[in-house]
Amino acid sequence: MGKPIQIVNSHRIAERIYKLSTCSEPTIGVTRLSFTNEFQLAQKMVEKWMLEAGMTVRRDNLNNLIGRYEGKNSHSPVLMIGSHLDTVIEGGKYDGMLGIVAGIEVIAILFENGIILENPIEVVAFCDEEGVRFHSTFLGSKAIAGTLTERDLEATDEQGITVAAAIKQLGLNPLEYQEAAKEPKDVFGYIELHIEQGPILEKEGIACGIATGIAGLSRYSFKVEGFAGHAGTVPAALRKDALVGAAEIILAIEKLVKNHAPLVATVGKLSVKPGSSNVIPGEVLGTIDIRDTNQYRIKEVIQAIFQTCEEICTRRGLTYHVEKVMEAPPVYCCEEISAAIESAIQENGMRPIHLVSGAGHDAMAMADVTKIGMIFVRCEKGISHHPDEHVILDDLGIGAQVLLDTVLKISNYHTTVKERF
Ligand code: HGY
Ligand code: MN
Ligand code: MN
Repeated sequence: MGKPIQIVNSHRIAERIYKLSTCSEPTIGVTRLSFTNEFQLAQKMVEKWMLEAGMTVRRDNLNNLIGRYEGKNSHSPVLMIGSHLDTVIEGGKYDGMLGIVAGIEVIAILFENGIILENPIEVVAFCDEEGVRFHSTFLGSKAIAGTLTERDLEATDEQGITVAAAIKQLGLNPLEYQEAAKEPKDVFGYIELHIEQGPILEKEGIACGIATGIAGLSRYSFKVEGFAGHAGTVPAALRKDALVGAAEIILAIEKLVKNHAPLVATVGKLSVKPGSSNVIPGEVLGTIDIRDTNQYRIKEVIQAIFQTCEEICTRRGLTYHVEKVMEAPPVYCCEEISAAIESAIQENGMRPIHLVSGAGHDAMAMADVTKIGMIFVRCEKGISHHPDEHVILDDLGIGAQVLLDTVLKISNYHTTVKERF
């Protein structure tokens, strides 16, 4: 088979990803949290590119940006593609952005070649997938999937600003969040192109892979309370040091998790109060992020973590409080969409590789309203959530080409087969 024909413009993709990366707080890497000025700057860029690609563009009341490329039958259910526009702190350029920019590239190619499909296509730039600012996650995709709740809008950031207040500051009305929701009859599939954020595709020497499913994730916040005191006068035996207690808990979690592989757990955030070098820490706040494809194993480990906290805090005269922030069960990709991705990958000269995603994605939330599929693109050394996150130019093009070919296959399948899968 000759070199597969690639009609997407990888240079345009690379240039747009670079431009989006400049919409950031002044940190190393990219820091763009939901509903911030840098987020809105990025959203304006995406809106311009959507309009140039022949789409109509709207913002829903959760600040999702949605470009629509009309089909011959505007009443047909829509095929949705896209990803998230927010990033982690000091993250990379491609996590989320690749799915949005490649999605726009797909429509631009259709538009520039005068191709109009039977069904409409919508490209979504979700407002909050990483959940960094409000320790939430999937706010935008849950709104579209119809699973967002008013309680989600009450989450606060470190300045005490709620999700609802932050959105209202943008001139939107978050309490009308139900208007963002799609009905299952409105959408016949969601396909997300995303960097793999792992080492497998690079090890296999293949640019793209097919996700079979996405691991479940549970997020908890915890507080360990002791008694603040003078660093110079309180004897060691009389201390109620919240930080030493938290440290023992964190090491115990690491040991626990080793016996429950492939489950992983991360304490990613820790704050110490009062936070002076000459005061014994009286309080520690932290987060626990747990991932596994087996939800029962997650529950088992959570119970074991509670017991560990109980034992360590009792022995040290400390108190603790652990609260569930969110949990998303593992989801599985639709076989028909995955089959279309597989054949697109083969037609682009690659061996199909199927991977489970350890990272969470908006597709997890979208699985509550429609069938999902995910295309993974190789990223260097599997690095992600880090300024060194990188995708080579060729892979940007191959990934977008596979997305385009999959969109055409799925649209055709849906149109010709006219049944819902
Ligand atoms: O945390 C995750 O897995 C995703 O990057 N939000
Ligand atoms: Mn991420
Ligand atoms: Mn992501």
